[in-house]
Amino acid sequence: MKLPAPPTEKSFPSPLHHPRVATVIGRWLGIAVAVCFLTGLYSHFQQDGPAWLQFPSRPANLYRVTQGLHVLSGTVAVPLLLAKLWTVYPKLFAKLNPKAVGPTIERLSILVLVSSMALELFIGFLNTVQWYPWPFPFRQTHYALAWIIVGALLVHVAVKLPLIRAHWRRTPELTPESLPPDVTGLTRRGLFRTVAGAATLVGITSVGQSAPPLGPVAVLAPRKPNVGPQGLPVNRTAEAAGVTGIDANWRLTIVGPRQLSYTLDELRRLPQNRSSLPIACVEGWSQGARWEGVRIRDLLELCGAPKESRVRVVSMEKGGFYATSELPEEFAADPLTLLALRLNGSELALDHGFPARIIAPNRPGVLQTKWVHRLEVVG
Ligand SMILES: Nc1nc2c(c(=O)[nH]1)N[C@H]1C(S)=C(S)[C@@H](COP(=O)(O)O)O[C@H]1N2
Ligand SMILES: [Mo]
Repeated sequence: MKLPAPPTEKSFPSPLHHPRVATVIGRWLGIAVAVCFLTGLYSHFQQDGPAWLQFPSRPANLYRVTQGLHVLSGTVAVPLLLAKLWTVYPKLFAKLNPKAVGPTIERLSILVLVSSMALELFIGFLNTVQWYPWPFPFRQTHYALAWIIVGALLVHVAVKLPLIRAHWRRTPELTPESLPPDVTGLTRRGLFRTVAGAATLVGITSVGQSAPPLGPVAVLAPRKPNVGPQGLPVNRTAEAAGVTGIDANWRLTIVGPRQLSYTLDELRRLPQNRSSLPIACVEGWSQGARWEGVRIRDLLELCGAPKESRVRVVSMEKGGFYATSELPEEFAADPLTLLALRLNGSELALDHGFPARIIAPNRPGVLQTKWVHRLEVVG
């Protein structure tokens, strides 16, 4: 029996497998990737940057916007990537002469690009739904893949530059009447509208996790920004963190030039201040809230430390990535930064960090440490 011949590039006659289509969708995808990469770098360095790289504590909502954009651009990139792959996949069936070194390297670079992008978007998506089924650390892997993608993308664009330039502007397309009789379907414009529509739909139905007005239509968002105790989602419950509450012996300890120790009632009697600040989770949801508590800079003053001090924050949670965090000088000195005791008009719920938590402007949610029982002045 004779096997059917393997497909070749010519086996896919749709005129939409065309460099003009690849250029247009590639541009959209390129914008999404650039936004995602830059906002991702910002988030990464806020959590894990070199010591000389200091971020400002204002604008207070900046991280909320950048991380919202990060997850939004990554999500929108999924339909764009699928459309781009569909446009160009017949190229995979083009004959490749293994002796032709240039084209072989190019084909390999595309393999790296596509697989790293698919993996990046997939693990990023799983992260937004808080599922970590892999044995490797998420953030480091996500970060390394991002650089691989950017490198492979630059190679790809450089190789394709002549083609991209030739199709940057609109080129004539086959009209439906001039197509071969067995080929029917969308026009280019129809395809662009479909892809743009799909990307917009995906965006609108997920961005509500960080833009509360769109919360009601956020069917793709794993989180609703206003669902949770005290009108705020909980990322990690007290139970999951192994925190059970406090007894009469509980004290907040402050270690600085002077060592201080406060009961909860004593903390409540210190001057209380209010801040309206969001929790902006790295996973993409965010929500503004009203906090009340003691300014960190007031506590620094009480223990005799300079206003511009770095502060290590220690949670009652034992172990885990989020049990401690550090407030750089500018964040500790910012009058909005609180050791919060109250949220949206009532005492902190245990799941939100009772009896005391950190809330600071322009910071990833992971650094807004809950269940604080110790502050150490470290420099
Ligand atoms: N000790 C401790 N603090 C923590 C966490 C944690 O797991 N343990 N989770 C952080 C994360 S990832 C976020 S987004 C915020 C969420 O705060 P919320 O649960 O009060 O909304 O708390 C942060 N503080
Ligand atoms: Mo988070």
